[in-house]
Amino acid sequence: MRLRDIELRIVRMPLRSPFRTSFGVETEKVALLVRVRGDLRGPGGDRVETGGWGECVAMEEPLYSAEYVAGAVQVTRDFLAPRLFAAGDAVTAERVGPLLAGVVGHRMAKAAVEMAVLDAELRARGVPLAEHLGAVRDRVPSGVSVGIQPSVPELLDVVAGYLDEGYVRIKLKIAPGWVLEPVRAVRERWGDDLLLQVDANAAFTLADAPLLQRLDELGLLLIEQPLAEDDLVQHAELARMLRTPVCLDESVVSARAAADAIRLGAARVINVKPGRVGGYLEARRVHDVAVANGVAVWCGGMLETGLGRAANAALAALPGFTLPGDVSASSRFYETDLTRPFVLEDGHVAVPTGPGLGVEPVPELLAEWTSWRQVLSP
Ligand code: OSB
Ligand code: MG
Repeated sequence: MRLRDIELRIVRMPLRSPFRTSFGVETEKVALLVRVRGDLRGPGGDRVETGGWGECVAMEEPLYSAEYVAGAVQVTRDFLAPRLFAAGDAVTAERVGPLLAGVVGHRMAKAAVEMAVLDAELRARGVPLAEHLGAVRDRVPSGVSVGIQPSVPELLDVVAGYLDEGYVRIKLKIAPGWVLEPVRAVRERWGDDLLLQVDANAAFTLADAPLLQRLDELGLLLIEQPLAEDDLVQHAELARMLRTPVCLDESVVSARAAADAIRLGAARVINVKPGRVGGYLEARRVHDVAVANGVAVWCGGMLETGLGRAANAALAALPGFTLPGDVSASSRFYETDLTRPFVLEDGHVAVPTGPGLGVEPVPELLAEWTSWRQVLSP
């Protein structure tokens, strides 16, 4: 397709409750949205107008990864958009990666642009994203990521609420000082059948191995990203000291990194986040590498609005996604979502069936929550 313009928007959405992790606390969702408009040649050779949405998962501050909202805006405006405009007619979702490869890093920003182009193309062709990616399911089992709570009793109340709603798997955020007591309390209250896992967001070092070994007796599905993003070798070392499978999140920034981690023995499971690896197409390659190596994957989340949630549900419907993901209902984070809400039905979220993402922002909400906007053109 040929891009006519790229609209950048920063939206600020109220969260239902603060979300605390080992790296910080979020009280509001701030996201960069990308809207592309352009045209492509239709089956009859005529030009067809189309448009698509992308959501950048970079957070407001560079605490989970090096990327952050203002940086994503700047790199998109100054370095990504000009490359796409310069490509003229030759822009396709498959080519966005190669066209932007000269810019080092900034995967979340690149992913948002690619997502918008992919949505635009698929809408023009009438193909749902799930079908395009190779989905084999029409709904995906839904897990929930539970933030660090002020106390263990409050944690038990929060988890009880999610289980009442029907979530099929609980992930507890852990951090130094919030490890054994909360996890043991949840395991004891709901017993061995509860699918339970933990996520440290890189808060520990190898010196904490004796503490983490004590989690082995709690029958966890996995421990996610215990060590630093660039600590692949140490993750492998830790993995040899634990019975609990080590799952990587932050460290897996590409399909190549996934292959390296698997080869090193640093990951028995991989959390696939499309933004973190540079887009849904690279996310599918991470899936393919993992499947080829017998490694389980699941789809992570970044508090996405309905746009990213729609795309994550599509990705999570691929055959290798054998563990429940952090693809929860909109109500997990939002009283009102930017799109029609994703709801939990029997512990599952439905994969959208419409062309492209299958959802779009509700115009009035988009207007209300947009705090900044700029339209880029060639
Ligand atoms: O580590 O998986 C993570 C949210 C923001 C940043 C990092 C992570 C998370 C979550 C929430 O765990 C997942 C979700 O969107 O439900
Ligand atoms: Mg994580």
